[in-house]
Amino acid sequence: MSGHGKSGGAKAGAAKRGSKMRSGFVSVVGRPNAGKSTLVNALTGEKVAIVTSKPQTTRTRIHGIVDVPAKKGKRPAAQIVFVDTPGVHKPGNVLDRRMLQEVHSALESRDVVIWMVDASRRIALPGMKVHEGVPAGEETGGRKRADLAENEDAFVFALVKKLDCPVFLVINKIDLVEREKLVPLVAELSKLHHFAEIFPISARKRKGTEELLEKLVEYLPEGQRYFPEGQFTDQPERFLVAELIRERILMETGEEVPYASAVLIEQYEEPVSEKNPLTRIAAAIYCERPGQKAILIGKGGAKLKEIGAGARKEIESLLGTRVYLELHVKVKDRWRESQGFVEGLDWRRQLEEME
Ligand SMILES: Nc1nc2c(ncn2[C@@H]2O[C@H](COP(=O)(O)OP(=O)(O)OP(=O)(O)O)[C@@H](O)[C@H]2O)c(=O)[nH]1
Ligand SMILES: [Mg+2]
Repeated sequence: MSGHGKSGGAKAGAAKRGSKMRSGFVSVVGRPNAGKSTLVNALTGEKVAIVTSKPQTTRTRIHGIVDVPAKKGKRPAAQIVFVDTPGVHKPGNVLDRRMLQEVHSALESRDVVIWMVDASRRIALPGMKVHEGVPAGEETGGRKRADLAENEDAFVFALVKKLDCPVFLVINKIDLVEREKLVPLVAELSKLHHFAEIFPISARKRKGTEELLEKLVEYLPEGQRYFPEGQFTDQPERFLVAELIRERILMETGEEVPYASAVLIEQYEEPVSEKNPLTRIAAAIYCERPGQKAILIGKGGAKLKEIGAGARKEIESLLGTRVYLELHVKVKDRWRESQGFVEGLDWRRQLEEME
């Protein structure tokens, strides 16, 4: 089933021949693991945000910038700045509260908001018939932590309901759900709120994503680019690198380790020779307990090697140079409860301090 918009939105069809360039911010919010980062990457055509099957992968708001060319007679050129956000969950520590703060920030400065729900999961909101989703499995992204977090959708919806901007309801992972279940889900969700548009999509299979992009342009105000053409994120490379290392940790470890891990770049030397460029990077992986450190290092250092090798490949493809990557693991007791440490992880803040 391809994505389609509900017709009749306030500004639908407003784009006219010869109209001026449009630009704006589109924030993407939803429960953890819904596929927000997958969508932002798909629309940007670049890996701006890391994606894993584990919930709470994204920790900060991340911009994915898309330049949409004009279509003669159909629509003007546009620049859309997508703002990927951490999955909304009940905060249990300082890190969680910081993540929720990032969501609030993303909801403050935006032109359109996308509320993403995961059609493969159980959705039960007041005023709608329960949607059962599909059984947990590898395809649905593990789901170990999860079903206790059922009211996360309700929590996000409460935020979304209060907004005064157009809200697109995006129902993701339709590749996992039979059509007979999808049709009533769309109907039930559409009763909840006056959504500007409703799009069933598959971010992973890129089904419906182009249509979504086209429709978003119609809702953007006239305006010039916020970022130079060709720039696809606001996050400097060294922070993308830290994220790629963290992605590897999330993929290679289980239980509490992914959640208790943070990565800080300690040394970042750009290539000196143009002929055979090499970037030298040293990074510290922080965890909270000696037992987690032992897991991260592994027997004879095997796990850390695996994390390093996997991350290095990704970093080389991002930077287009060879990479020398040195990783070490540090224990910082209960860092997720430390205001100072959590704030120090914020790349925007790190950047300010470097300048
Ligand atoms: N089958 C299927 N899986 C998807 C789709 N979109 C995303 N996924 C998978 O869902 C998992 C979570 O995707 P993410 O993009 O990291 O989700 P997120 O909403 O950014 O998660 P957080 O950052 O934790 O809030 C990954 O395993 C994705 O590959 C989809 O359309 N279909
Ligand atoms: Mg994410």
